[in-house]
Amino acid sequence: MHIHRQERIWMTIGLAMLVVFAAFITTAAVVDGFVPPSHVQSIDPTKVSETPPFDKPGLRKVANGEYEAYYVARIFSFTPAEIDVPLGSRVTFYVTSADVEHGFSIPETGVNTMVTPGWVSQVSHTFTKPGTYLLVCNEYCGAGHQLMSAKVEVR
Ligand SMILES: [Cu+2]
Repeated sequence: MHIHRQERIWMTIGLAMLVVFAAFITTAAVVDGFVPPSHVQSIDPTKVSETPPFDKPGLRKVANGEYEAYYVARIFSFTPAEIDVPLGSRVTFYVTSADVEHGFSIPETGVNTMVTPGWVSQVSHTFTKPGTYLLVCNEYCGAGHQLMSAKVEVR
């Protein structure tokens, strides 16, 4: 079978791009530790405010430098609206929605997950830079979507 020279060049370029993209994904997963947010824990979305630990959302210390943060997303706010995290701490965020699909994103940290009613999203981050981090909803959830935010204070 004869393959035209230009066709061979474009096949090589296409194959090289696949190899480069696979290398980026592998590097992000292995070196940077990016993983898809877990969607393994379920919750009744109509009973979020009665279901522990989401009946009392907030930050819990689990060990030195280890925290768990439980968040409830609902139109158009996050509860808690603000948490204080000691510098250098690793925080695992557990987020659920009491109504519609929301987003949960802290720009420049890699914290970014969808929040689907009926499920608990989980994502972790170690805060190594002090400052006020803005936590935003990045899934359009209704007329007040742009107002939906919270703060993570790291000091
Ligand atoms: Cu939204």
